[in-house]
Amino acid sequence: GYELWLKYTRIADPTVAATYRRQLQGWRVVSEGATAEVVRTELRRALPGLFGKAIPEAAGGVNHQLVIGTSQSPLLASLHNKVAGLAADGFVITHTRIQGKESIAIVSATETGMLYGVFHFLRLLQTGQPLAEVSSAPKTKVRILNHWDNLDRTVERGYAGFSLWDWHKLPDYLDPRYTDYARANASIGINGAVLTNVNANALVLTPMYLEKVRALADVFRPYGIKVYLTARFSAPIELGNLPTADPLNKEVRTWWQDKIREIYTYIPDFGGFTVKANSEGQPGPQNYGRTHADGANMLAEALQPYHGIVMWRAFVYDHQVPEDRTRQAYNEFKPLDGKFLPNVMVQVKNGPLDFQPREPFHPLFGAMPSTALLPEFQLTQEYLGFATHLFYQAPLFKECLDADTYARGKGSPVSNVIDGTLDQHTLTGMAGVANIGNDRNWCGHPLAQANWYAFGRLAWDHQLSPSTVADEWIRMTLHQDAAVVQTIRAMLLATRETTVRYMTPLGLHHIMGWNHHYGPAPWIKDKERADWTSVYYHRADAQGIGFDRSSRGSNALGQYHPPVQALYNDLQQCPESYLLWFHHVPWNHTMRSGRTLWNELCYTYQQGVDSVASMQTQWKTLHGKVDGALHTQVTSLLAIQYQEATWWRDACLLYFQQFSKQPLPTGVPKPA
Ligand code: GCW
Repeated sequence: GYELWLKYTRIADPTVAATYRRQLQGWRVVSEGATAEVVRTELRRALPGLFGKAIPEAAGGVNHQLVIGTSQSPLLASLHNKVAGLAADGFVITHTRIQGKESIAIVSATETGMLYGVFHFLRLLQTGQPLAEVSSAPKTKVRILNHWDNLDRTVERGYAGFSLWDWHKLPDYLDPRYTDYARANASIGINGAVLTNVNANALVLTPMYLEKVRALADVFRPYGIKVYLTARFSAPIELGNLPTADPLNKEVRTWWQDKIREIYTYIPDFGGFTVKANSEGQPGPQNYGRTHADGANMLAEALQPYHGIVMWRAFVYDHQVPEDRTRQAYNEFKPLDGKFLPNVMVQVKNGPLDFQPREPFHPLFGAMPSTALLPEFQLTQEYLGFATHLFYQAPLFKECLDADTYARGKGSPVSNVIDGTLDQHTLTGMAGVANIGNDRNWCGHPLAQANWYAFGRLAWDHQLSPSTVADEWIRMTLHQDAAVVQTIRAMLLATRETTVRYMTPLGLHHIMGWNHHYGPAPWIKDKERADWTSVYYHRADAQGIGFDRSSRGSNALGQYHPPVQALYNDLQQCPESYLLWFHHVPWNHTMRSGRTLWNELCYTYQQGVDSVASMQTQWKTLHGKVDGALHTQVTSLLAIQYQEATWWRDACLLYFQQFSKQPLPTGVPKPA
């Protein structure tokens, strides 16, 4: 699993390989510089792998050659017009004649775009696609991983070992894995990494660490990847010995300006900061009676001369406020629309709660037209069975991206909010909380790499389908045989809905075990904190179950545009996948299937369990076809997933039965 989707195994079909070979008699990179060198190294690795023998580097040019460079290179200058109109780092793969020789040219206006073009070309070879003309450019600008990595190398919500960043041996020892990390990211268009946890430690801003950060930045630079850090808001107190971190205090502002100037002496292309403030105990501007905008703008102003940005998180809630937790971010941030400096992005989780198996899209998408919004997805599976359960997340990402906010009438999907087209923003992006650690296979579950891959691909192009992305990943990573690909793809695509069914069906949410968020615990009641209580979210009682967020309840729905409200507000109309998210529903309510809610709940849990059993059967058919060790690993993990799906079903149904006081319907077994 170490090589990820960059295995470059030999193209299995000899006819396909021969067709490619005819078009690839030689190759040359006609640009110079660190990125051009990276391209050469990648091709020297990839082409012999794919074809079983090297393809000559033909510096002088040959007929049927591959020519790679930027449009500044005189040889490719005639292609300048083809790339000139593309978004930054876009590229073109085109058939042309160069110095009279039949050629395929990969060209971009930038070095990084050239590298992306090469990875795209390699993907075509790896997935057996024709070498047709391609013109591709990213739909968002900041395509960034957030590592919740601590300086002691533990990873918050990390299930794939310890942090990749070996702070102890940095800066002098450069683990080759840093390069492989950069290759993998560049191959899917990821161009930023926030190295540290949003629950931040100010120490990373001290020279001792900045040296180490610089070393990583130097490794990543040729791959087009910028480093970012998390800024602990109280750093002026902790590091600067100031009595306050008030963002309007002059000394505090000066302290940050000096600190930022210092950072840029180490890392001239430093990307900027991600900030979690006034959330879950983190310090922030509200400690001083200031707003999130005051806090973000102070940092943004200091970063602005260096073109750095601030990604200010909107994941805020206060357990002492009786308000529905899902309403709190909107309450805080909506009034600040238009108050942030242009180099601030407000980073909003995909849903209003916290990375649940299913949530409606966050109401801030569509509510802050004057603010650049950066969606945050979580690749690490905090609430999704960690790295133990198989859960391919592209369908979850897509559901959010495709959701219509109606902000400018019908046809205003989240994807167009975040790619800037809806409200004419140029600072755009997509953030993913990384699922990467130092496990040999990077992501813990051998198939969880698909989520890293899918995130990058969708950040580049949110129009790609989860199925296409899965297909690519499987072909590059696991197998080229169409039938095998089809089986694994079907498995991956079903996992999202399956998990929803055995964990949180029909709109249930946050009924996971306290704090660790693994396994069922709908009974959890924390006396201190309403919002850390499962009971708070499901609200089961003698009448029914579900959180009434309609206009009759907390009116969280009121934060959406009217057509969205209309879709969900009426219990009879509300799509059943969100029913218990938005409504408290009587146990005997008749569902679309004709069953009562209670029976439907029971059947849905059972369906979830049955679907895991089907995945096991599907996977069994691949015995002897996919790599043996991989097969054994996934078999064991699926067995755990099955066992735990039954645990979820039994625990939740037994618990909820105390309220419904109804028997389990036929077909749903009594817990052993
Ligand atoms: O999902 C929750 C996690 C916290 C995390 C927080 C956040 C980094 O339980 O561990 O803290 O969200 O996103 O800030």
